[in-house]
Amino acid sequence: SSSGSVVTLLDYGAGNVRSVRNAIRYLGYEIEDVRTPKDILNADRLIFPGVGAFASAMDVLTKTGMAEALCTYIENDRPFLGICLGLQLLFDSSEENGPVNGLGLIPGVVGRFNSLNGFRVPHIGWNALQIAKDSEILDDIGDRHVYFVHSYRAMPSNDNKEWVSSTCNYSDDFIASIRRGNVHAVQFHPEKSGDVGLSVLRRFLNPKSQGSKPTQGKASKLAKRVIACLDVRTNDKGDLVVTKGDQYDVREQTKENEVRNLGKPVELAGQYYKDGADEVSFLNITGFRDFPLGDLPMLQVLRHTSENVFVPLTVGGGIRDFTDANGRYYSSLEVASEYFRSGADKISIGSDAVYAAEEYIKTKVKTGKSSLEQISKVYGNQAVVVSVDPRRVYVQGPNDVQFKTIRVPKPGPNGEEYAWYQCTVNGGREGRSIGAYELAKVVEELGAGEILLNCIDCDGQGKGFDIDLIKLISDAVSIPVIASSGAGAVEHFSEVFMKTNASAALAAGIFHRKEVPIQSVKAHLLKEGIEVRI
Ligand code: 1PR
Repeated sequence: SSSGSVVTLLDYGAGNVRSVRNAIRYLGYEIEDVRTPKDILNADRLIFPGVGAFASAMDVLTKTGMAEALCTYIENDRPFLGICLGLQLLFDSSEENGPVNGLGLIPGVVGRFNSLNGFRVPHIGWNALQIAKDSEILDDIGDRHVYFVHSYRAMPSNDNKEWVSSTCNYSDDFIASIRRGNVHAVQFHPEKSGDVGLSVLRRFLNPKSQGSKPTQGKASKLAKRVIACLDVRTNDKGDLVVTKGDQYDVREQTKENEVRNLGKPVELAGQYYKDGADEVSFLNITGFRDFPLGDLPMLQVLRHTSENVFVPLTVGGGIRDFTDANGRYYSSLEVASEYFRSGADKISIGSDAVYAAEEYIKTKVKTGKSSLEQISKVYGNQAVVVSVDPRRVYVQGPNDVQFKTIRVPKPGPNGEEYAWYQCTVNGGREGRSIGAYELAKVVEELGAGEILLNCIDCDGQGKGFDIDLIKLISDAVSIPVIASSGAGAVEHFSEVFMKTNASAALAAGIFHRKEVPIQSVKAHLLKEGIEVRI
């Protein structure tokens, strides 16, 4: 192979770099993996997508001799692109489970975001940059948003200002990218930042081919996200289809009672990416009864989708410990790892998170054994979404139940003025003795990085999100909340962002039935003065 089209990738095996690989291949380059420190020194250009925790990454780099090779490579001004943790590791040290020493090439300490003043941690989503100095690889960005997902960040100072090429504002101004000579690193994820992210990679890979046009960043806030959700299951013929429920009932009201079929998962996901979806979620809705690793088509869907979709992908359904028909035991972590390996950026846990929360409330002991705790420990909180499927239960007064109630705007069927939101498992089939409010607080403590908040009553109704529920939950936690269920018109999106602290809004039916395109939702939000990624 001609060295012109080869990229050396430093993947120390701590997590998911599949999306980086996909993006590099999509741009027409071949990947050579680093096996020994020598491979680093011999690279023509090196990409270092840091994943996992700071301390364990440093540990591996030091033990393998890669740390020293990396320092030499960078000190020699060889073409380098660090991504996310690949930026942070260049600094002196990090507070993540630390202090822990880094490579020490750039002065500064990597610290955790303050979750003060309503800034949710992790910083997840699309944000804009303020360009501090010319940095060729950022030249196409301008005021467009790029995708971040992290809880720690490096701060600009007098000592490191010669390195800082852009900052981003979230609670404070932190370092979004560095550049010195041929050495670049970005805190955001170019491989997940759509077109504009691909252009960052393209410019790094082939710097000479593109003209340079100075770019103007602008001060901005974290954009509200619009997420397209694909509920996926096998229909009675055995094909994997995108389906959509009516209060979770996905079967047609016909004699045949067939599973509603709204299209093919890979195609629809690709379409939503082109239409400007900020994320795509797949929910394997029968995962609670079918073992997902037996469900190879779903893994195929992920693999194919991630080859062409360069925004974050979440997948959920069936993440739990499992023993198959042959008596082979799989831990939930293995199930999740398979999803990550197949192209997921985040996984979402439904039923199993409810059991974990119940257990924790009962015993007040964190065992570290739940799927939620294990997966967030290995892959980071930001990679774990908890999907909640609550159903409204009316009561006469707040003292009628031990769960948090709200005063309902419209009384219940027997004139009840209050309601609580009962968590369910197994796709809404079984109600549990825990409320959405109690669950949300507990899963945050157990390591969830985000909450996907559905509502069975509103699902598929097109009458708008359950504002009371979303307000209740988004005010109760400091992790991002994704509002879901009930979107029927563009106004429902502005309503949920104006009246609640939701960070994202998710819809399914209106996109699948092509009633409201994603572009119209974005245009409407923009008109209403709500920041979105265009
Ligand atoms: O319990 O970990 O195996 O996960 C199962 C996952 O599958 C959960 O995330 C659960 O929400 C989901 N699920 C299970 N059954 C159904 C069903 O519909 N029968 N889908 C289901 C949940 C709800 C939303 C939907 C929104 C927006 N789907 O994801 O997309 O309500 O819809 P709309 O915009 O059309 O109103 P586990």
